[in-house]
Amino acid sequence: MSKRLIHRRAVIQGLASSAGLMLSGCAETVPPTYGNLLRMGDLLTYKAHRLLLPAQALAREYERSDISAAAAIGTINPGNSAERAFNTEHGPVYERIFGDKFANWRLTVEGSVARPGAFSLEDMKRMPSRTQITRHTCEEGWSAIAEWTGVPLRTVLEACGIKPSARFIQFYAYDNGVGSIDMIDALHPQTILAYGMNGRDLPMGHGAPVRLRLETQLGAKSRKFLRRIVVLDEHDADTFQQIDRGWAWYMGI
Ligand SMILES: Nc1nc2c(c(=O)[nH]1)N[C@H]1C(S)=C(S)[C@@H](COP(=O)(O)O)O[C@H]1N2
Ligand SMILES: [Mo]
Repeated sequence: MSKRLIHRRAVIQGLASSAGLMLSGCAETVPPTYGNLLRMGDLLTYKAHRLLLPAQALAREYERSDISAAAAIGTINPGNSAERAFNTEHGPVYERIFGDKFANWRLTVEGSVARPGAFSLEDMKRMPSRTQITRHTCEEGWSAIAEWTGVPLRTVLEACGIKPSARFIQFYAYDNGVGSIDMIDALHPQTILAYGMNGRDLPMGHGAPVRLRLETQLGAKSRKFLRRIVVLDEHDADTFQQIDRGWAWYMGI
């Protein structure tokens, strides 16, 4: 991997002492937790990263020999009604599309785009791909290194003609719970819609047929089992519902 790349950890480590400066800066994109005193940490981390990190700074990439065993965590089968986040509407749909090897799966892209789209797995595999070996860090305190292959989210968004007013990308899966990210992370070169893991099709437990890989934030933000992407100008009710459950919105690393 090129030595010229800027690494995120190196930049972040130099920042800690200047956190006070960030209070006065006013980023125009704010987390949905903005104004919530109990979630000031979310806002401070977000502002520190956004003001001081080069937007495209890369997460470290590893060698094939570094790949480790990775447990499938959280939902591992959205079609199973015993799953904690089972969705009564979309769970049964997942079971059907898994049954026909995802031939009828489509990822829809809608919202603030000029050309809303519906992409099949074949469509996505025909687009330019990126492969990266990265470390997944779960907020619960474990990490694992794997190789991920997919299409840059940026490529898909550009194919749909993203509108200038767009500020957030929100992801919906076949289980419950949405995830949204800002445009800086959405356009980051390592942010991919992954359909491959360690040289094979993405296994069910890890989010088949397609999951988000967001290397700039903790593992929980890399939503698995994607079905729908909505481009937003503002946070919406689904965004706020996600943080009502006590999660931080920004989990930057
Ligand atoms: N749709 C969906 N995406 C999800 C989850 C989930 O339960 N459902 N769990 C998250 C969490 S907390 C982690 S750590 C990773 C786990 O990814 P893995 O199963 O590939 O290890 O997926 C994230 N994405
Ligand atoms: Mo996690």
